[in-house]
Amino acid sequence: MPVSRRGFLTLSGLATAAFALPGCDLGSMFAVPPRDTVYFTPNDKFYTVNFMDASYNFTRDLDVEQWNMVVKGAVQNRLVMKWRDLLNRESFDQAVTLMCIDTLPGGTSLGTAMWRGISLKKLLQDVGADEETARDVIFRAADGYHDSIPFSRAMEDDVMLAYLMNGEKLPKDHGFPVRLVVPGLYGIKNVKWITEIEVYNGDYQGYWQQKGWTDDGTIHIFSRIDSPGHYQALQGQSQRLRGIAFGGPETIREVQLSFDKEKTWVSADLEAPLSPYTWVIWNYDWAAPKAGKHYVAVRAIDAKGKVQTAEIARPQPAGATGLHSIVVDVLNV
Ligand SMILES: Nc1nc2c(c(=O)[nH]1)N[C@H]1C(S)=C(S)[C@@H](COP(=O)(O)O)O[C@H]1N2
Ligand SMILES: [Mo]
Repeated sequence: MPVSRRGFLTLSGLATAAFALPGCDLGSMFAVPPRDTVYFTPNDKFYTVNFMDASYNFTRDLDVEQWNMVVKGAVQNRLVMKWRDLLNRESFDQAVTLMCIDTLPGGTSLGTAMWRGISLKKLLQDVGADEETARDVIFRAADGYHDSIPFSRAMEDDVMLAYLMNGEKLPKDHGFPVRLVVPGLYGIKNVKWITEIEVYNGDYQGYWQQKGWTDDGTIHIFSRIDSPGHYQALQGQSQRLRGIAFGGPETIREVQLSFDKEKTWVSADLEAPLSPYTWVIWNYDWAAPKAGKHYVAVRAIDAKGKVQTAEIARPQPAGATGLHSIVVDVLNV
């Protein structure tokens, strides 16, 4: 989009104001508005990552009657499934939070949905997967993407081939007609537009692993302050802070806040999560001690007692770490 004269003037006007106003600091230029804290992310607000050139085709029209999915490799009975075969199998529902490995502290590339699908374990049992020799299960997709999960993980009850998302047919962007949902593992392992499942006797290196990214993909502990927003001005002393925390493969036991640059921590209240596989919502009623700018940080502790690390790691190769913090400006205390 070309920068209009008007747009340019507005931008430079803002910058001048930030420097010229007494007491105005630059942080306010990076203000982030408060976010909604929800149990379920509506499908049209759910983040999406489609990075293959060909992904684009599959976010558009796909004739489901033409689609099929092959289950092959170290199995007794190779199987070709059509859309109807999928729908005819026993299904189950499960609330799961999906999170991209590119999510930074405080980031937004995660969402929670109620998924309906079939059990991968039962499918692998029905085709007679060779439990003695199988090491990985490979998923190949219509856009050329491919990744694997360990066979032992594939045989757990929570791994599903999903075709409904929040009660709707899986939206095209999210992998219609069928995608993998594997709780606790980053988005990269949740292959969309599946056309082929292969039981494999070796250690498979998928699309991102060939580029140096993790083959494990276990989600790191994450927490976020949704409200107030960063650099939001708050009226009065009593304030409600609210946000989410997500433990990946573990549930969250505790969420803590710090108001003194991470020296001491206080516990927030947790709402009950929708399932062991989703984020939890936390709330904290704060009595601001004085007017002015306050720094607030959040961290979470999982069911095993593991404390979210403050150490900053970039997303590559195994997912980011670090804490989310905000600055709030309290008026009228
Ligand atoms: N076939 C295919 N599967 C894929 C991808 C893709 O580009 N193609 N992106 C992956 C990544 S990086 C993420 S984070 C999730 C995103 O799923 P969503 O778009 O439904 O949120 O899908 C994963 N599965
Ligand atoms: Mo991702």
